[in-house]
Amino acid sequence: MDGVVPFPAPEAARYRRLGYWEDRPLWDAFQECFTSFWASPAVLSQGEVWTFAELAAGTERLALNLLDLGLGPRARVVVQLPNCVEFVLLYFALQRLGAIPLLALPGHREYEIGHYVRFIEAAAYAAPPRLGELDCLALGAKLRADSPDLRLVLVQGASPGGDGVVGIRELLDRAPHSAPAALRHLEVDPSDPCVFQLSGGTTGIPKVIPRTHNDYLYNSRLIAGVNDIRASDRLLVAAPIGHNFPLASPGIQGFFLNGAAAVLAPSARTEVALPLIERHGVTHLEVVPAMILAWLADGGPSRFRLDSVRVVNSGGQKFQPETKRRTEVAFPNAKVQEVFGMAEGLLMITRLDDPEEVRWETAGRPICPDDEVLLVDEDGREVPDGEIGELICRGPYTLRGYYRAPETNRRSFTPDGFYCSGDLLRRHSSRNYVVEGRKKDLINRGGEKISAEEVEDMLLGHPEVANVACVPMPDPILGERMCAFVQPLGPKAPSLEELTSLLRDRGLARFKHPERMEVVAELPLSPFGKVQKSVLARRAAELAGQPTEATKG
Ligand code: AMP
Ligand code: DBH
Repeated sequence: MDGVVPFPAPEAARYRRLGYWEDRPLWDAFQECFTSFWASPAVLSQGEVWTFAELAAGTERLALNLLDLGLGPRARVVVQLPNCVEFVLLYFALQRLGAIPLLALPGHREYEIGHYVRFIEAAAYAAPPRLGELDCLALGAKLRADSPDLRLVLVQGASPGGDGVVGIRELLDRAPHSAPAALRHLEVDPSDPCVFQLSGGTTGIPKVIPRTHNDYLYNSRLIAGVNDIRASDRLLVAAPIGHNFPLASPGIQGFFLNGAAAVLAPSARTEVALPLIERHGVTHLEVVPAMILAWLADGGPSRFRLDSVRVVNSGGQKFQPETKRRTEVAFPNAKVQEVFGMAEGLLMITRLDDPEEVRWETAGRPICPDDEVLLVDEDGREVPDGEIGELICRGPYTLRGYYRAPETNRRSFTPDGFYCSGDLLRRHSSRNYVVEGRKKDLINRGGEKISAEEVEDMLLGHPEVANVACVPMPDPILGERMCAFVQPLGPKAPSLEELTSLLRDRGLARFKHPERMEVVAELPLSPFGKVQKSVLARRAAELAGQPTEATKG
């Protein structure tokens, strides 16, 4: 497919021979699993229970109606749904059609959604009527007017009326024109992307990650295998459902493949998520550290019964050993497993039977014997064992290139196809890996990655800003927040509010707004003339927790 970098033929043949790739559409595997677990509950959400049989029927009905509306193999759809059963039905209906969802986050705003719609030439946009202050219906109408490819807006719930807008619930009830046999004639190539994931992005707007049917199914099967999943188990989905972690690592895909159910939490707040654990006897969690820290800070564990939980997967950001210990006290029957994952592919994880010291201190090791993980220095040479190097990786479920991004791909991949993660790690004596930092220029805010460059580029558009550098500032709950160092053009510096209102006007997601601003006469430069972000990051670390100039005195 145009814009997708394929796996080289010899490696693809090897992955098939070893049985990693099953050479069938993702949907095919789920159809089989829906049939095997027919009467069991699959999704519990907002008081509704959907069995696998109901998912199978709903998915078929939705797929046929979408086919009637013109979607089919390789049609692209930007999906921005919250944690709801419509997401699950639409995701599998699109799989059934061989269409490709791009999974945007509920926090994205006009700027990001507009970019993705145009970039992938989306035929449809799926969203709830509103997401906070974002009027998704108005955005959908605007996108339809501006983007020649976008024909259809799919809305969570009932049809709100209006041209080209249809409710997903209505499509579940509507009798389709196409007969079920029409679905059997669709041709889906298992080497095509089945989904577009988003990377946290190292530069500019987050990059689009094509995950193929072959690699994405393997990804979920494999990591499910180290999660002790039984058919009676229940996963709480509290992070955004379209993210690679709760969707596929193991996520709903890994749970469904084992006949187990997903409980969808509309929010990760203590008062929403913890009662769901108690009510539904949740056995597995997939969380970012910031979620657990907030639950502990709210005293949640003393107010709700959490003893059904056996496995707490934590990923997205480093989880401190002390917090892992506190988590295991709060969840008396659970073990914490740290997942070092990426939407690009590679998954490393500690194992439930690892010695405590390994589970506390490390971020785990790869899940496939053919995951090639190297730690390299600036010149691309492997560092001696025990020393810190940049993680580069290649394997049966790691991408070979971002979608339609030849220039980024030259920078982010070695000539022999290793993805250069920008993460700095060290090998532990146990053969696991310890996260030591990162090279890439991004801020990890509670697991949500923000590209510094994307925000800087917009801030440079402010008439009073001469130069700006955004760096991470340590934070006890979120891990990091963003601090902007601003060099003003004239004597008067803009305020933080002026800068964030500019970002809001441009339609940039709120989580990407800087939360602190420091005015500097000049940004520190290296002898070469590059802004020395390491100097600014150290300064931000000293400033963390102190009042800003404006609030001092
Ligand atoms: P993304 O490319 O947006 O999917 O984000 C993946 C990145 O998240 C990795 O390259 C790491 O920088 C970071 N990450 C994920 N899991 C962990 C973890 N357990 N500890 C530290 N960093 C992590
Ligand atoms: O941060 C991530 O992208 C991530 C973390 C844990 C991920 O994609 C995953 C597990 O699958």
